[in-house]
Amino acid sequence: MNLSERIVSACGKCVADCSDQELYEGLMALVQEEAQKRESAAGRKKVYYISAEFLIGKLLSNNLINLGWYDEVRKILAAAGKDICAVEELEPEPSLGNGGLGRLAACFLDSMATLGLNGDGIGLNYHLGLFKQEFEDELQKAEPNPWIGKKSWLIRRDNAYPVSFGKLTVTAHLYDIAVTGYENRTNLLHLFDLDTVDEGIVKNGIDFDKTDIRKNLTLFLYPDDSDEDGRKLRIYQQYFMVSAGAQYILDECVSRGSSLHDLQDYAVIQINDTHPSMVIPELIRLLTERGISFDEAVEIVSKTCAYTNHTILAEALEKWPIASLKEVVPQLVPIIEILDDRVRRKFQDESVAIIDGKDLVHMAHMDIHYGFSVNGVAYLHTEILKKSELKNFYRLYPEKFNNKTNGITFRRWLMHCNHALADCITAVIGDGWRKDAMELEKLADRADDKLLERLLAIKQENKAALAAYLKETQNVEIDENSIFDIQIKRLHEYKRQQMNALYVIHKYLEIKKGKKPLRPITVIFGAKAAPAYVIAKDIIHLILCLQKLVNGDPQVSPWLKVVMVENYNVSKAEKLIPACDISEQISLASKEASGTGNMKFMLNGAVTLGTMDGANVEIAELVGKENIYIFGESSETVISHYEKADYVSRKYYEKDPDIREAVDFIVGRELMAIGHKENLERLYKELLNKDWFMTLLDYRTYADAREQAYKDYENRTAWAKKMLVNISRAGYFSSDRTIEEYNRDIWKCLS
Ligand code: 26Q
Repeated sequence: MNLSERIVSACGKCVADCSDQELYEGLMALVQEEAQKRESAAGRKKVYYISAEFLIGKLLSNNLINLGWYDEVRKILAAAGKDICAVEELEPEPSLGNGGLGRLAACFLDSMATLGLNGDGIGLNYHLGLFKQEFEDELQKAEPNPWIGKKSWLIRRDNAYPVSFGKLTVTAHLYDIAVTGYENRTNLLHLFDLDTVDEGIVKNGIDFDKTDIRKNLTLFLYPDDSDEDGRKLRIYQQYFMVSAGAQYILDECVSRGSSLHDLQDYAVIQINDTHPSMVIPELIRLLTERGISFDEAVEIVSKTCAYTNHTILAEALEKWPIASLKEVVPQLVPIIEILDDRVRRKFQDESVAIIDGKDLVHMAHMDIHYGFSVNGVAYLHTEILKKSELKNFYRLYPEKFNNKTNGITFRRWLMHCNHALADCITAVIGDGWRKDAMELEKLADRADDKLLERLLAIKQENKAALAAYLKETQNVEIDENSIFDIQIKRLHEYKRQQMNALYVIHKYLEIKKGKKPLRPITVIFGAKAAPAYVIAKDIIHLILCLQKLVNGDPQVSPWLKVVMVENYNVSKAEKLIPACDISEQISLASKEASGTGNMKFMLNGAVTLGTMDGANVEIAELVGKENIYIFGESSETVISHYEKADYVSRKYYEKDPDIREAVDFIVGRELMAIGHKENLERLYKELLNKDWFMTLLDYRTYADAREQAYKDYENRTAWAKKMLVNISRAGYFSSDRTIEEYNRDIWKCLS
């Protein structure tokens, strides 16, 4: 059967007679059938990428691209009067991740399959995922986000594993999602779930009874910074994931011939941040249950597990009270105590202990002592881990530390989200870049006027498409000839959306005073705030108030618009990124481990405005200082301010009249008339009296760099050259390169 016939057979009728929903379901079934044919068990050693988050995004188009079917299916549908984009829109997006860490895991699965590596994901099947964000009264409201309909990508398997929490034992059931590689093998994402989970217990937004584990265990993905009850439920979730995952891994390795004494020849377990760290004591427990001595079990596990660190924010490093572990996972506590005791005897150094003086279990410490590899996610981040955050560990185990600069899959973040650009690149340098991203460098030699004009035209088309989408979905009108200046990422003070907002206030005031910009500017934000993160929600409030004020002011709005995109997620990113002119990557230096949005923007021809933080450092080195706007204090200076505790935000407020004017505006008459006194005042005081992430420190150089970028934008040819350099140098940030490095240095699997 040819593809056309297979579609008809999968849908049960001819394409022209199908509704979009029927086409979606038929194509899903067909993709699953084809994906299954491409499963294979090559290689003895297998990677298990274990993560509490896999932010996979919609799957239909991505799978069609990876199977090499996309263009043909689009044509078959079009011939029957159907639009593949309309079919894509029907797919609900699974929100099984918070942000960067979860999206990275999804890109890695794509690259493992694409490179032909035998590598599966292990995680949890959250029924409602991360909350859905709605705006009401200029505030964020959190709603459940169901994504599992009658037909979904989940394949239920027969595998079932008992998981014990003290007196309560539950059964973990396995669901799989096929992960297609680009013109290569299919791997699997294993998601564990509990049959007794009850979505009916959710009421009043996202409230539910946190104590009823059988009903709530896999209901929601936890946003960082939860309340106390939430934290205990997180331990339940984590243990459920690692216990079922570890049982799965051991069974599978045995079935593939392992005696378990040689587990490290069959499995390598990559621990994605500390969320799955309990897999270490759990594997030790399971191995001893299966007749292996404790000492040998420790040795086997230490050769099998590797740990990736994604943050140096102290508050995000997981430390669990031993009392909570005793309550939820009593069987692990004696094991963790022995692991701690061994470390204490060996090193006699309190700073590297697993259980500290306050009876908190430091999950990262356990990973470093009992794993064979520790990696950071960008050059600067790994250096900071070695030199400051984890320096006492680096001294003990220099050979374990390594850097793996993050990457993104070009299938989703170029071929799928920006067809026009992908086709343009192929027309100029051929198809090779689709398998070898470094070939994008060939574009640099082809910077003739025709190509530069084409790049500008594609950007213009993408901006028009985004403008139409925002009009349709949020009823905001933006000028497609304005500069699109975009900051999309989780809301966190260290990412400094508040600094961007202060600049918006400054521009608003300038325009009010009669100083118009060279060209209209559209400032776009997209961000969810953890529901318990008060100041983050205040920053959203400020941005929504600004949106109302600025867009509603007839004197200002022809020159400046503010848009806060509701419920920012992967699908929205796919529409925003191709339309971006200026990519805001403005975290306080030393705080953003890597960032991956920065790479997606660059690949799609946006120019970065950023600090020397995370992977921005590597972007700057690759594109050269002519093709990026760098500002702000260095990570060394920032770290020294923290060490000396000598940063005083008020000093900057008093010294710089622009800063004072913008900060005061937060509690001024105009915004107070729109927003809530409580939120605006709290944010004002935070900036003036604390400003832990040093917004005011970098404001001046930020505003200056942003002005310079706007000025340079007016030379369209020179700007197009910057775009081209950014695209041509993005090859390094392919997650295929990252995964090749993981495999070369850590996993050592054969493909
Ligand atoms: C911790 C404790 C309790 C509850 C929740 C959490 C929690 C949840 C999610 C802590 C951290 C996260 C997510 C972290 C994350 O997304 N980090 C990002 O990882 C990216 C991929 O490496 C980097 O590019 C980003 O710089 C980093 O912020």
